[in-house]
Amino acid sequence: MSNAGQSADTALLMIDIQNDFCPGGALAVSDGDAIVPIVNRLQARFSTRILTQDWHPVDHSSFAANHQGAAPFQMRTMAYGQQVLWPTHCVQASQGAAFHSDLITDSADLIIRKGFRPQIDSYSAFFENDRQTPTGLAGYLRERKIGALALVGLATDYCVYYSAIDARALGFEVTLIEDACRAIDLDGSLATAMDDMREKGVSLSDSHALL
Ligand code: VGL
Ligand code: ZN
Repeated sequence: MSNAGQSADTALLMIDIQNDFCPGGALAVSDGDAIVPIVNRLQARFSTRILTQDWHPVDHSSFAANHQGAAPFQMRTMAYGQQVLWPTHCVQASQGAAFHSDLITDSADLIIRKGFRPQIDSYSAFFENDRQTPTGLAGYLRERKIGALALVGLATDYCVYYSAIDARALGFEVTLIEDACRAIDLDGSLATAMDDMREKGVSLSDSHALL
């Protein structure tokens, strides 16, 4: 756990550190930009760095604006299950979808985009929200013999959380670096996510243990 940063087969997985999840963005996570300097320092500790990028078409079904009479943060039943309706965010090629301008992105080995199919949202870096359509990340990690992940990014209780539990279910070791994440926290979603991650064997750590 505490050597997550030293092991050659551990990747740093940086989730959705994009303008729309930072203050001033369309789905701003409180204090979201505060993680950027921490994540940048952490990057030097890992030989493999992977970024994810939420990347929606403008007609995406997770946007409240695409459902008549719906407001952001309401729930909707989709073909694949319950879905939060979000403010329009991370539209492909928009400034909101760009990575935070201070985030180091040049040294990433891989950028994995998700949420690009109009009819289905994708919180996790591994599976879309039907919990079965793969993004390809598991195969990439396995081929590269990467067995462990350190997770940072936005938001702790959505995309970071689903990435963490899917990684555990797929057999990866997972360490969440708590101070390098920030949450949306809708109706207690942060506490629920933290409890579930602990139960599923996600190790909790802090950047000070790695830097
Ligand atoms: C996210 C809600 C919608 C996230 C992405 O990155 O946590 N949350 N799209
Ligand atoms: Zn999204």
